[in-house]
Amino acid sequence: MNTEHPACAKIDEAIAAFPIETAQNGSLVERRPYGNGHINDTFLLRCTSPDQNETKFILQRMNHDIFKNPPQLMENVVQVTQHLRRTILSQGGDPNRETLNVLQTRNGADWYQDSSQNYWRVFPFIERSVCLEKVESEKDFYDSAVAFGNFQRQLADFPVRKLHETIPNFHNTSSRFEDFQKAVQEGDQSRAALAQAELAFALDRKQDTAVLTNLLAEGKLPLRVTHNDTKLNNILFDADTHKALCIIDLDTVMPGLSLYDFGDSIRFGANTGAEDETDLSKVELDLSLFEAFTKGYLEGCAGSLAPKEIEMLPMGAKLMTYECGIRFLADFLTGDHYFKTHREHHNLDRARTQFKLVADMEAKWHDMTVIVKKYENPAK
Ligand code: ADP
Ligand code: GN1
Ligand code: MG
Repeated sequence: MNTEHPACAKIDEAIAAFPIETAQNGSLVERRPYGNGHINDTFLLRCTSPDQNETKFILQRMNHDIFKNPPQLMENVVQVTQHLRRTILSQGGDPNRETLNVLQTRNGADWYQDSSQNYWRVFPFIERSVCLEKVESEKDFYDSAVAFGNFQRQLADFPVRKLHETIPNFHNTSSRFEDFQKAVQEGDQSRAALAQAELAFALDRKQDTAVLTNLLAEGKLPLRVTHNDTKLNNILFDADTHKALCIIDLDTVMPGLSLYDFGDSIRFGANTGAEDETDLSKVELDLSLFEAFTKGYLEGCAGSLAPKEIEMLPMGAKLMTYECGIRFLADFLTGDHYFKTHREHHNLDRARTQFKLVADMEAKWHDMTVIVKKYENPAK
């Protein structure tokens, strides 16, 4: 399926546009697809110098079907990483490891457009780091929570209005629901027939979709600078200390709600199964992981969340999981054009896990609210 775009044929033209092969880095000895992202095409580049030093880079072709304006997207990434750089320096941290850094082209631009109109960018590879595809310990998940909370605090004084909305209505669940309904009407009927139970599940929860956006519109939840794609593989851990090191995948850093970041992390990390698990008996909300993340996120935010935001944390988890489910299902119905798929019915499998998780959250709602209450005052 749509695993790697034919546009990647221009990869060598893109590599030549950046100072990858230089006297200091030496020559390029390897370039290969890298990571498990669903959207961009990511490559690892490896150079070795005559004295056998190794320098690595991450090269990405931005998906411009999804991100309609890559130059604006890169403006966001540059502004945000420069802000983080200043903050990290003032806190005595290492800005070459604790934030992404954009490598400019040989012409001093932040991105390169190839002769087939694809957009490319490069980040120096953050060495001695690991990226986790699933939670391996409660401590890792707790650390990721502190890091995402801290990320939001570091951006608290960033002027929200300077950010472009790289995907409008990204976490507007009502608008996602409308897209989903359209996909049901216009999508493939034979695929819809395979997903009757999932369609009913999604339609049954229509009344939940506007809960957070209504609270935002009523001024009861504050708009913040948020990451909006806080799954565990969008954070790098230090290979030596195992501490959360650097938040990556900044394409969707936009104005949003803290509940989006909290919720999306729970959706991905507190699931006892994989995002695309086919054996649904393995898919549940792990309450110990929910607790570890809640504790860490509130500590990372260090008292900056309003009481209403804290109260709504379980709803953030449920709605982000539900929303991702309807996005996967809509993509399944309309032919898998958005998320990369690696097997038949992959998006349907993903939608099923999301809905199983939503159902389990509903069953464990009381436990979730008790846990949130326990940590609502981070000093406790
Ligand atoms: P996508 O938008 O497709 O999810 P990401 O930006 O998350 O792409 O990158 C995909 C993967 O590449 C990450 O999960 C991570 O493993 C790796 N990666 C990205 N940037 C870096 C970096 N600067 N240093 C090391 N690894 C990185
Ligand atoms: C996509 O890019 P990646 O793989 O980190 C998607 C997220 C979904 C996620 C589901 C820009 O994230 O919104 O939650 O897949 N990113 C975009 O795994 O749509
Ligand atoms: Mg990613």
